[in-house]
Amino acid sequence: MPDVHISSCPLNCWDTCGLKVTVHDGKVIKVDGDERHPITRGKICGRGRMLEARTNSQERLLYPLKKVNGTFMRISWEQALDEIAEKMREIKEKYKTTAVLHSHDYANNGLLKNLDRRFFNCYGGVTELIGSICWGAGIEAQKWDFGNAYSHAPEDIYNSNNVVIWGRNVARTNMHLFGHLQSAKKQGTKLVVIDPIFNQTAQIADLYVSVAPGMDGFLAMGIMKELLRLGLEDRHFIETYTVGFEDLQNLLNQITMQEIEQLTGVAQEIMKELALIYGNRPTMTYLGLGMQRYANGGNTIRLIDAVGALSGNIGISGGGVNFGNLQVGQSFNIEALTLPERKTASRTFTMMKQAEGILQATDPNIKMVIVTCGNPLTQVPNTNLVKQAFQSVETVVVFEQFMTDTAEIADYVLPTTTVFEEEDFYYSSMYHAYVNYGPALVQAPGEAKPDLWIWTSLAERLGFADDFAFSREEFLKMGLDGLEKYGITLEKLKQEKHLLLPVHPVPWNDYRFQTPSGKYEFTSSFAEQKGMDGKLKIMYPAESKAGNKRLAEKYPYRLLTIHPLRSNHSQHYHLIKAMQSIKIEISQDIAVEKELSDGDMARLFNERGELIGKVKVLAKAHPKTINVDEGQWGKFGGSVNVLTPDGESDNGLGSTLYDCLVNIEKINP
Ligand SMILES: Nc1nc2c(c(=O)[nH]1)N[C@H]1C(S)=C(S)[C@@H](COP(=O)(O)OP(=O)(O)OC[C@H]3O[C@@H](n4cnc5c(=O)[nH]c(N)nc54)[C@H](O)[C@@H]3O)O[C@H]1N2
Ligand SMILES: Nc1nc2c(c(=O)[nH]1)N[C@H]1C(S)=C(S)[C@@H](COP(=O)(O)OP(=O)(O)OC[C@H]3O[C@@H](n4cnc5c(=O)[nH]c(N)nc54)[C@H](O)[C@@H]3O)O[C@H]1N2
Ligand code: SF4
Ligand SMILES: [Mo]
Repeated sequence: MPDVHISSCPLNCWDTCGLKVTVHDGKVIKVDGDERHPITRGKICGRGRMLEARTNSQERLLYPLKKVNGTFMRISWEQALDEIAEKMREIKEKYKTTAVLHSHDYANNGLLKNLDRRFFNCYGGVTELIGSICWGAGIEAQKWDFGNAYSHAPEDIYNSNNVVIWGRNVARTNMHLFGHLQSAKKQGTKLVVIDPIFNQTAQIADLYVSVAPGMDGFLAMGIMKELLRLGLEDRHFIETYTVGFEDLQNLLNQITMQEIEQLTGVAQEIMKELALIYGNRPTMTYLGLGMQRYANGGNTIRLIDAVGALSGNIGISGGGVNFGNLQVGQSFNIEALTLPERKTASRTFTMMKQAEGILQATDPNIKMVIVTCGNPLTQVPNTNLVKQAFQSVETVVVFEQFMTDTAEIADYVLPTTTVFEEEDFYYSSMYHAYVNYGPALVQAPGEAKPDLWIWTSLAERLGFADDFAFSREEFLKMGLDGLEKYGITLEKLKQEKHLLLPVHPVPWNDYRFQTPSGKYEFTSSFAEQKGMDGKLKIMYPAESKAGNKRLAEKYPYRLLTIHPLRSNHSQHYHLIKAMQSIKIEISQDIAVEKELSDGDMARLFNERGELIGKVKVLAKAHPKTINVDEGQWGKFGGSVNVLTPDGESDNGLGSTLYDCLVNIEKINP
């Protein structure tokens, strides 16, 4: 008889669903949504269902591999661990521990995935990656404005008069918010979508606003000018709880509505309509991550935060500017797990510039890269440089479930378990505040091992076995330390399967902001402390007509590379035949200009690289806009990141992935 167990989706996603996993004869045979989970309510997406295929796939990595003369050979765990530990010991003795780079991303939301940092800290401290390709610019921006990046509880949407979805592809990336949008609309809530692409979320909107990519900051300025002109600002909030309002006024006086209309492609009447919507409190804003992946991304998010603040939509139920929800992750005792005090050496590269970091590092050079929970050869911008950098390193070690593009170039590939083969609990600092328990349900195939087992085995060989002499259960309890007073314990989590963390459902409702002034900061003193200009500014994307005229003449089209519907980044392409080719989506004006139609083959190119794919003309998209979904594998046509720039956002911690100009030409058959 099959058994049904409750577990969690580990994928890096807004929703962190509760799962119902059917196991028969020691095999996972089906993955469904947990009806009892308050967010999931029985509904999951295809990416979650396909965790069954990811687990049972014949392509799983089963044994440790070592590259010998360009070919992978199966070796024993003993040999793999001994050789890697020996190299690490040698690096520590001859150079510095920072000659090791830890490259990682967010591929798995398990708490125990944080133990990689414990390992590297106990080793002595390695070169670490800071910032985030994903959301770094926006997180930093909200820290400057509010002191932290917090979101309202999902159900607070029912207290809103209006909901503005600003650059979030909800129907595709955040399916349970989409459900709430549909229900809120039925209750009479007005829904606005602001996005250069008329997506599925836009289809249910009362008002769709098509904005030029990277120009949302100007749109926010237009809305604020109109709010002030119409006298719809919240004077009490501004005077009592903010600093820097004069600086904002000065900025708004530097630009006219006509100029804003030209830059954004948004008509002045629409900006007035948006001002009226923000003035009709409470209005809730959900920011997406797309529009902060630009050279002006931090400034853009700060200007939209400012719309929320100026209109008095901060700290009130039904309001808020929701980006991430860091209070979720901040609930756990991450320090106890990661032991930051054990680190004696440190060096940092930004996530975006890891390739340049590797190629330029001196004292010490990078001798070894260890990759966990990441696939940098498809996911990090400027793939050609990333490949060159990783290939230049003596020893690359990749912990993986599949032979990805990154694993292909490794010297050692260590096979790891999937979610249903190891115990952990899962949470995401993006949307809701439930933590879900995930038990070990089946045996791993071949010799695949949990990441934690690998860290423990290496720690034993490197002389810090004691730091890893804990069971998974003990580590899980360590992470929950401090939550007992809220009734959150491992026992209870195992019993209930999900628990709500003690977070604020309406952030900032006490008006005590975590900024240096304790107020909402239109001009950021935190930025000034970092030696940066804290004022809001007029800023353009780096790769745009306004930002670089010469480049825009040569490469006239803006390339977006949004998240795929059926894959979480690169994690599902190899399991879905229909995804194994490149689709180039273009706006209609480009189709006319370049005489392209559906099904034509075309070449996208710029100075960083090129990509060939099949054209699809978008029914409705901002002029001069192209999209290629991210995550594609080398063997199915290649990552779109061969084209994207590896720049850092204005505030230093985010990427400029979508700040990318390209040209396109038809390839004649
Ligand atoms: N199906 C699926 N879901 C996912 C993921 C996945 O890979 N696949 N990944 C998860 C992860 S890690 C993340 S970070 C989230 C991301 O979630 P989202 O932010 O929803 O997704 P993105 O694809 O990053 O960006 C999406 C939107 O930004 C718009 N956009 C791009 N540039 C601009 C701009 O300049 N202005 C405006 N207004 N909009 C712009 C795009 O047209 C697109 O609709 O999704 C999560 N959910
Ligand atoms: N052009 C472009 N590039 C992008 C984006 C974009 O919008 N456009 N989005 C960016 C964003 S938002 C993000 S978050 C990043 C995501 O970048 P990544 O996190 O690197 O991408 P994934 O494909 O989710 O996962 C990477 C690998 O982790 C492996 N993995 C999964 N679970 C585990 C585990 O438990 N242990 C180990 N060791 N490995 C595991 C998977 O098999 C997979 O190959 O990509 C970024 N890159
Ligand atoms: S990928 Fe996201 S929406 Fe899909 S099952 Fe997992 S958590 Fe839920
Ligand atoms: Mo992300």
